[in-house]
Amino acid sequence: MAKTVDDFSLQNLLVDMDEDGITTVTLNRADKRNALNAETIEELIEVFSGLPRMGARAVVLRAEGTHFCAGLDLVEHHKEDRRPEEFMHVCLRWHEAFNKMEYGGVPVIAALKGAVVGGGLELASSAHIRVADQSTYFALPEGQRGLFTGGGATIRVADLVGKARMIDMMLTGRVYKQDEAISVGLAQYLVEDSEAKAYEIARAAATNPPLSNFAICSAISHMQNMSALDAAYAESVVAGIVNTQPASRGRLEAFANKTAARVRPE
Ligand code: 1HE
Repeated sequence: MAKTVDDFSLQNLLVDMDEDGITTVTLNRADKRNALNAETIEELIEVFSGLPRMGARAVVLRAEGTHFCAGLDLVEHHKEDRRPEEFMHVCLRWHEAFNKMEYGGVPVIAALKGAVVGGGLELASSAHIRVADQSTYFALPEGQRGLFTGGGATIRVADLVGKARMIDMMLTGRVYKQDEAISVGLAQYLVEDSEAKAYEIARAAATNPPLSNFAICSAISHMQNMSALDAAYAESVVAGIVNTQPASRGRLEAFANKTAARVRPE
């Protein structure tokens, strides 16, 4: 098992971690518009399984080329001529990869551009924060391709935009971009330079204690899957641990002695 990012064996991704634990994961298949073939999914599993134990404090997920991700590798899918049970197993590996991202406890910030479509939107929706630029556009062209989502869109994209919008996107191929994409919840930021903003967010998040970020980037997702009663119980358990951590003591003391920054609107 890889111990540092240099130990990963990767063909389709690049991974780099700086001395502060700010980690860059790059989709590196630009000639295929970063389409997700089976090998890339295995690499995402390897990377996002390993990073939380390698000292990653925050991850920027970015892409080479002008498009973030064109979704399922349609050419591979066509050539493989998969049977239903084979494609079901393909989907299970996608879920493994995207669950590692969403539940791994390390903030993942997606720096988007160009096409974020089909499985590319499923990938982006597994990040904790999505940053779009003016070129970014979102779509679920599965219906037009005679396909259906298989990488978690029915859960994560429906969570972001709601059931009715997702059904419309899939039935009609509707494309969202710019302000409209923000207003429906597909991304939280619209900026000129999505990578610069993603790194700014990653560095800010990395100043929080890792245990707080672990809770923020795993507990909220787990609690969404629970009944309200169980979620309230789980929340109290998580808060019991996080809110008494040694790393919070100095911060609380700074507030009490009036040296900590106040929360201001500007
Ligand atoms: C691909 C893929 C791909 C590009 N699989 N190879 N996703 C889609 O329906 C989106 C399909 N892709 C596109 O609509 C366009 O390629 C883009 C809008 C993303 C980019 O357009 P463009 O003009 O820059 O590139 P291109 O000429 O279309 O493609 C360049 C190369 O990338 C070309 O390969 P080449 O060897 O001929 O140079 C394309 O074949 C390749 N390429 N997209 C494979 N998706 C778990 S279920 C999830 C279900 C889905 O994700 S369905 C949605 C699939």
